[in-house]
Formats: sequence, C-alpha cells, structure tokens
Amino acid sequence: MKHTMLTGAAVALATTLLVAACGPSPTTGGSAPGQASTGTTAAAHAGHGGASTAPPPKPLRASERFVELKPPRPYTPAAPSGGTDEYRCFLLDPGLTGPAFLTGSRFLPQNTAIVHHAIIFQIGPDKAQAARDLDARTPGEGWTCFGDAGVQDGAWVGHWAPGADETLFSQKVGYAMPAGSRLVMQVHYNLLATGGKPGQSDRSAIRLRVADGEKGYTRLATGRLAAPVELPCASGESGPLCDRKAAVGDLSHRFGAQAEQTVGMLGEFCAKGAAVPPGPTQHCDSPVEQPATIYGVAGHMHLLGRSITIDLNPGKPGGRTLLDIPVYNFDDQAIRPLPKPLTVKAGDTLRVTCTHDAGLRTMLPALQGLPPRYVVWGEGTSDEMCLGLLIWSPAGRSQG
Ligand SMILES: [Cu+2]
Repeated sequence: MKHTMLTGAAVALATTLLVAACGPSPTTGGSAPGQASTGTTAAAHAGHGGASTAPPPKPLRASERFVELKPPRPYTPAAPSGGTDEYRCFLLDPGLTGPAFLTGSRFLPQNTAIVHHAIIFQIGPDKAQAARDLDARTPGEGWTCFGDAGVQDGAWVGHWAPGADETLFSQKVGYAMPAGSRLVMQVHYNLLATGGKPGQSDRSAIRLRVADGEKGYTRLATGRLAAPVELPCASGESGPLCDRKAAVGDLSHRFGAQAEQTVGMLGEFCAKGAAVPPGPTQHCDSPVEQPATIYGVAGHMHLLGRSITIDLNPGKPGGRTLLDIPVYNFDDQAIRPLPKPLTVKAGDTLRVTCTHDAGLRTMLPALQGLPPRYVVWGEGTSDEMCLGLLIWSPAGRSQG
C-alpha cells in the first residue's frame, strides 16, 4: 500500500488521505510546514544551501535525556532515472531497552547544499529485522526509499525542513517508543546544483529527546492533509512538458508508477471523482473520523508555493483557521503549536488550501535551468506538494 490513504493504524483520523507525502508511509501522517514573511519570494524561495548551524538545544526537562544518532559512514546520494532527487533511508537504533516517549527531536543536517528535508519514522521491534535485512542487502549506507520509509508500518514521529528547529510542546506529550524500536531517517537529497550528478557526500544526524517509561505522557501521532496540485505552465511558457499527460509521464519515469497513482488518487478523493480543474489554488476536505486533540500544525509546499491554510469546518458556525501562511517561505518552515490544544470530533471537516505560482519558476535560481512543466503532486524539488500536518492525539491513544 505504499501510496495510499489512510489506514488506521497509527493514525487514526486519518483519513486524510494522505498519500505518500514527502515520503512517508501512509500509516502515519505528517509533514512539513511553511511560514510567512513579507517580501518577495525570489529571495525567500532561493532554495537551500545556506550554511545551517543548528542552534544550541533547548534544555532538557524533567525525565528527559538526549540521544544523538547518525549513520556509521557518510553517504553520497545519486539520483535515479535521470532525475535530480534521491530519497535515502538510514536505519538508526536508539538503544531502548524499555518503553519510552519521544518528546522532541532535531535533525542535524550536515551538508545543507544537498539536504532538502528529512522525515523520521519509528518502527516497532517486530519490524526491526526486516529493516536490518533491507539495509544489509542494499549497497551503500541505507536504502533508496521514495514514497515511504521502505519498511512497513513506519510511524511519522518527526521531520525537518529549512527553518524548522526542534518544536517542544508545553503539554506532556510524546510519541510512544516501545523497547527495541528503531528509527528510519529518510533524507531527501536534491542534486539540482550538480545537474543530478553524484558528487557531494552527507552524514546528517539526529538528536532525540527521550523520556523513559510508559506513563505520564499523552501519545502523539502525525496526521497529514493533502490536496492535489494541478498547476499549468505560466503564460509565456511553452514546451513538451506543459502538456499534462507528458508531465505526468515524466513524473512516473522519475519516481515510478506509484507517483502517478498518487496524483490520480488525490484527484479522486478531493474532487469526489470529478476532474480537478487546473489552477493555482487547490484545496481538499478530509472528514475527521474520531475525536482527537490537535497540539500543533504545519504546512509544506515546495519552491512554487505562495500560501497555505488549514481550516476546521470552513464556512460553518464555529469554523476557524488553524494555520494561515499568507506568504509561504520555503526556508522558514516549522511546526506551530496551537495557542491552546484544540479538540475535534467525528464529523468535523479539515481543509487544506494551497496557492502555487508557476511564475516563480523563472525567478528562482534552483529552477531556472529546468524546462517549464505542468506541475502535479510529486516528490521532486521541481514537483509540488500541498500538505497540511497535524500533530495530534487521537482519542483512544491518549494516555500513556
Ligand atoms: Cu515535499
């Protein structure tokens, strides 16, 4: 089920159709965020590459300890199929001999010129052997993993994108980590700077904040709200990939048939079977299936993103906006804790809305060398996403 929608297991509410977002398995959802600032965008969307020094960690709180993990050796990414992106998964062992909660995490990118974003998945002890086998039979550090963690049932427990520091909630909440849990660190490498050719290596790390024990914390999950992207070429642009069919074929060539299925499923789910009208602004409504408490939200798009919102019960009495980023800045993404945790109930509607701008393509150094294209949902830096993230605690998993 690689791509697909919901699944209840870990996520609960899920439904959120969420597709293989920036990478994860459907089972849990989550992804990255965006932010607003003023001013323009060419600068704001310059992509990555700036030197990034992680700020010093916030102090440990009662019962917490830090665990820092990194792959044993550096990895030199190589983009398959003529593309410029690789998603690589690294298996990490936090060495848990008893149950614990993950109350915070900070991905520590080493080579920011090629690291685009990262997602951290937790896998249970029963899946650890399968992950070790996959790692062992794949040459080089880790394994290539477009679409999800590449192993079953990975639960999304953290992510990093430019501008995102560690987010700590003031409530006692955390992701449950049974003894023997492993982590899969999925790193999206973007090789646009080298035209897709391998060259630079990376050995990024992650610093976990762990509280041992199985009680005292409310259990978190990460939910994802995805909307389609159907962004035609800008006026004045032309070329073979401005044709939607050709563009989707190209996506499928770079990332496999699953990528094309994801585009189809998003359209079907969000437009209720009708065709999604092409245009810069798209949205998707997802029904809440069971009560949950939302602690934080975030939004994620790529370099053509202009604005993103997450609304609860839009247009209805009591409806409210949970995330409002009127000027999206790719380099300033972070999870935003809600001022107060918000309870949602079955039957509520969550809507994510995104506006993209194909006109940014000619303004951004990272995209200038690429042919114009009709942009759909995809995992490459030159593809787009429209993804809302919910850090929440579905009812029934609440008390640890
Ligand atoms: Cu993405």
